[in-house]
Amino acid sequence: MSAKKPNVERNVTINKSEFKAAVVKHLHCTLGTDENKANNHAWWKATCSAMQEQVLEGIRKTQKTHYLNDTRAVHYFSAEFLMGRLLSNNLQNFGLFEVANDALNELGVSLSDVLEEEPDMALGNGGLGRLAACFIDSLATMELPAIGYGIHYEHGLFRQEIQGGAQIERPDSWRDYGNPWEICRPESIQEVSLYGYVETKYGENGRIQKEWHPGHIVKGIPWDIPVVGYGGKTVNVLRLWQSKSSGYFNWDVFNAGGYVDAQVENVQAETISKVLYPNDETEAGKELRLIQQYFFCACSLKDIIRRYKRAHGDDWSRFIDQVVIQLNDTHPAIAIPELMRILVDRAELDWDRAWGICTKVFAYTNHTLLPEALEKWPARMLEKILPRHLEIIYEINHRFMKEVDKKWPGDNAVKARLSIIEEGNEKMVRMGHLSVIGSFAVNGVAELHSRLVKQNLFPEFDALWPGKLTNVTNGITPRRWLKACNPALSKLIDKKVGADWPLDLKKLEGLEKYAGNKTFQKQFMQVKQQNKQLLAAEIKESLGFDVDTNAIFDVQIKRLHEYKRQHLALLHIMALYRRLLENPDYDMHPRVFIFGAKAAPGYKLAKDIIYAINKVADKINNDARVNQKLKVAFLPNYRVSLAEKMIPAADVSEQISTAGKEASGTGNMKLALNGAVTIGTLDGANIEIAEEVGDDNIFIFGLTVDEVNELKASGYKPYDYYYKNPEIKAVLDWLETDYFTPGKPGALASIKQSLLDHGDQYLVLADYEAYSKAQEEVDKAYRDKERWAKMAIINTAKMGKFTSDRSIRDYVERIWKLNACPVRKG
Ligand code: CBF
Repeated sequence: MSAKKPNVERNVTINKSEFKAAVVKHLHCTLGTDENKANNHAWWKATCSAMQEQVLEGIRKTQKTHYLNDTRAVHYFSAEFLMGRLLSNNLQNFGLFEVANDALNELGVSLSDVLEEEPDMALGNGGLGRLAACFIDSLATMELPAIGYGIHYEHGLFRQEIQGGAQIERPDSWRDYGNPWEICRPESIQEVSLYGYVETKYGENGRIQKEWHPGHIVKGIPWDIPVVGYGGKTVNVLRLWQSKSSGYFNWDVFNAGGYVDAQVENVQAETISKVLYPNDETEAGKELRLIQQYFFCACSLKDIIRRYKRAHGDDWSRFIDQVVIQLNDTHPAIAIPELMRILVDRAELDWDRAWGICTKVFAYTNHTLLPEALEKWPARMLEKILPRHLEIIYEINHRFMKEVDKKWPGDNAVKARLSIIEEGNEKMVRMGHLSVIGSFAVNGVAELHSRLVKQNLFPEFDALWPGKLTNVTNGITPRRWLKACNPALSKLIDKKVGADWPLDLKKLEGLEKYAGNKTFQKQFMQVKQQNKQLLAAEIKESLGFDVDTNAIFDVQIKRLHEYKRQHLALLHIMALYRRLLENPDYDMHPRVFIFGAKAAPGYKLAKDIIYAINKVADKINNDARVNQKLKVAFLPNYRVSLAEKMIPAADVSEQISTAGKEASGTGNMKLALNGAVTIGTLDGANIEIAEEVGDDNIFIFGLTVDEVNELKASGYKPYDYYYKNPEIKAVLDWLETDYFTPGKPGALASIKQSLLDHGDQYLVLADYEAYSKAQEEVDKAYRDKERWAKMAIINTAKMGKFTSDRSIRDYVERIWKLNACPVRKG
């Protein structure tokens, strides 16, 4: 199986005048405007359309090549794809960024202004969705036959506004004025059944046959988003399904005056792809979410089978050679019984043969151990929406229980633990169990996480099927997360190690020998300084205040969740504030703490933490006694395009989750790649980052997983820390006053309550002192300019492991068994 490192020979050659002509042509012929009237939005659309000419040609060639070679392909099923903006990425990957820049320049237009016009495609919540986007970038770059499948949400993740310090959610409108990249494919529309009942029939040979009579049918309309590989050779697609009513408009009802009733079915059907669930790591528990999951899985499976049948007709024997499906978390797990239904009920294969196919097609990635995020559906709900699937799940479970009984005869306790069905007041279907049982490989996303998946989450499954549970450490695409977002650093790196590092990130190790070189240190830190100035300008524009770019830029960007512990950072900021108030000469290097985070709308405490950060920020930023040394900036509406501005400017990367809770993290990789030094716990991929950069180039603090477990087992008492550490006590008590919320005492008290009265589930207080000491070490290290520059350079140099190309190579070689299929010129 091959997943060789690709070379950077390009497939597209178009010069500046041709590009210019193409943009102007689209301004005239696609948009019906001209150079004198066009605003930046029109220039953006015209530039995208000019690019789309190259893109479409790439898609055509790629699909033809894959078809002619009858390739095995991976199908990446994910309820989330957090793509961000595409123009700059596509220009970079086609090698046309400079060409476009010069062409637009000659037209009197600034490419960077045009790029700002593009709305982010925010069809995901956080790490899981962004990982999917990085993976499809790597798959195309490595010329692997692949297709991403997901949902064409009308509204992606909400737009966050901050009003009076509090998060307000506004609808996201990524395609309100049309999206120039997506291509509708009405020729591949699919129909999906829902509700109804199952009829049992007896065939001539005594074979029992099941027929599902659905109560409702919806249409799935595919929209293809191009995924341009670096070098522009392979252009794969991300296929997103939009739901539409399958029925016609009911004229009779309409004419009889039922204006609303005539539309009801349409509205219901279209609701399916209306919104992305803004819940990152908690079960939404809503019928609609289950329907969303089934809708996109059913459409995608039909699409895969249609393509397979075009080449192989009704011969199912080659299906497992051609098709592998990666389940990105349990969200698409319903695809397992759906494939069984198609094989048994429609194709009339016998159960064993169908199951043999199924369990060689699916592989499953687990992304979290948080119990509240492990999806379970009430059996009753499945019975109503997908009655035949529930029957199939019962049958899978029945046969599986027999296997369990062979291994652990008579052990009912083990059966209860492994059963897909959780018995209790309400019977629940455990989607994680279904995914493990129905897949041939199961992986966690970082070494520690995968170990915990084996030890704590699925220990018996590991005993039953040794080798099935494995690890693939996450990665990030260096094309977006260094080359495109940090052009100044990229150019500096090109000069030292050559320009092909975006395809072979281990080449960055070549920087290590310059880590102690004063000239290179100066150049490296000058780039950082420029990036800090750009971010300072963004802060000024967004929040209205200045920040000192000589200060340490300390960045924490991720979803807001208690386990990620933004409130640990907040307590420390308050403590610094207090130290400065008590002693104006308190010796610290100036620091700007910069946050970006969205909280799930229904997650009260997470929203309280955002409010508290903003209220503390207001006070500190306006307090002349301290604001030369301390500032806090909470940038609203954290998203991919904002991350692209924040990451290159960071000096310090905050990765401070409770050990054992963050499965991997990928922001940690992006920040380190751009020369930020991590302060973090031994959690997720932080551990592997520490192994790569070495102990001298990272600030590790806090309890380990084992210590967390011991402390919890011995009866953790947060009040002990409160009474023992006067600083902790002072800042927690401060939260209860109206110091930060004049006239509203107690407005921030919920944070104190969660940490003291509600047991401090994530051990913030237990880790506080170690965190505060580690921050003092950061301060000391930063003041030693040479030491810091060396640390920053080594962080960049040692991030080779974390390219998503390496993750994909691991999947390809160990799980998917795929071959690259190069797309040639012409
Ligand atoms: O594996 C990608 C990311 O997934 C999550 O965001 C998730 O949604 N479960 C995890 O929380 C991250 O640790 C992980 O990096």
